[in-house]
Amino acid sequence: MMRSILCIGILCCLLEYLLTEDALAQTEGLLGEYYGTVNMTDLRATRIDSQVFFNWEYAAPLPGIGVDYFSICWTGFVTPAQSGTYTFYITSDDGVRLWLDEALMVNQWKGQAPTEYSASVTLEAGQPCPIRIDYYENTGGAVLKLEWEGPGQTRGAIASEYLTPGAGIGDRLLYWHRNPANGQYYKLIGPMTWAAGKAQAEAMGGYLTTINNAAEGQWLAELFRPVSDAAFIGANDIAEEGTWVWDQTGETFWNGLADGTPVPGFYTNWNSGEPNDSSDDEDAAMLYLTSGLWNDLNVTRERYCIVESDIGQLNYDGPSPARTTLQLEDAYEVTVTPRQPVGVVQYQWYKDNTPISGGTLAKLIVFQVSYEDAGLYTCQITDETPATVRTRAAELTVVKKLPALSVTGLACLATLLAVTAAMRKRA
Ligand SMILES: [Ca+2]
Ligand SMILES: [Ca+2]
Ligand SMILES: [Ca+2]
Ligand SMILES: [Ca+2]
Repeated sequence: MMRSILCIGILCCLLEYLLTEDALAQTEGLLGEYYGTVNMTDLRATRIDSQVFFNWEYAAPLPGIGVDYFSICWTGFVTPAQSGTYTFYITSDDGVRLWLDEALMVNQWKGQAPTEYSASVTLEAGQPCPIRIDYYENTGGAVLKLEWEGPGQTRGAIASEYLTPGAGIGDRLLYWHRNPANGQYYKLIGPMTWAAGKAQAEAMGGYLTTINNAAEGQWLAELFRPVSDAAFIGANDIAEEGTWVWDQTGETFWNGLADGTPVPGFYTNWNSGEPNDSSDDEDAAMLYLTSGLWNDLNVTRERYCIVESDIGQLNYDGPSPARTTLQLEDAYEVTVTPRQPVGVVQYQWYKDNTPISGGTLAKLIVFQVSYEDAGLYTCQITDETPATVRTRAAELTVVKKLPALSVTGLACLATLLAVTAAMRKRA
């Protein structure tokens, strides 16, 4: 009898503990999205971090992520108890971007030893302010510490009671998205300058988007709104001031400033007072993802860029593993996984851009590697839609075979190690 009461008591405590922990974990902190690459692709895990105050040193941030070459995006809200000016400090090794109230306050996306940056904003008591942190670790030590200081708040990590998790950026920055209404494919890249966005879009087989009608603009705004407040599009007057063209076709769609005129047959959606060529140097348009309206901006500013593709694009994971070192004559296996392909999928593996005869399955196997097998492996994936993609490269390194130790040799080595340890202990 006593024992069963005790058991029920323990169970109740455990249940209460689990419920409390669960409830806390859900409502306080920032949503962390953990990626297996430095550029926020290959989402491996999401969790709520009660604080963003980490010194991982040389360790992995969580199981399933390497000690190097990872990235994390935290989204959510910070709600202060008192109104006033708050300073946010962020110390990072390596790269970091910090947004407060949708404005990019720190943009230091580069390799670096732990470096402190700060930004000040005015916050209102009880009003949630959107916060987002992008972080990546290249190699070596890894640190990301977020602190604040303000009215009634001495400098320190932000306590979880002031943090609420956000929706995250999910797959919006990772994948091509097909618009079912027009059959076009879109991907968000950046943040980067307009020219860098154009170059990357073309390298991907697309172009900076042409917004042909209100439906397309609205669909894009809704899709990418969780990632940023604005993104560059293909509209620009770089070649001739006041002559606005779409980069994809070179066709003029607008002449002049805000009081200018549209070219008949073309859709426009300028914000009021735009384009204004502010400071005489705004020559590329961005789409406000919050409203769907357009504004001209200096081309050297860094923004996300929307790539549009007429060619079908496939999303995939891998190739996995991304890097492999093998001894001569070991077996090499590398796999790619398409995401939600349509119908039958075809694969063609390449080594250093040369097709591999018989390499036509999702998994490529080389049974006994030679030095000639070292190199870069990519795969062309095609499904039954017009979509096709050449994957990122997996790298194989082949090293000399180490002589195998015999059983007797291993036994001798074990004895030697035991004797050395015993001697060390005695000394
Ligand atoms: Ca580092
Ligand atoms: Ca379009
Ligand atoms: Ca201009
Ligand atoms: Ca403007």
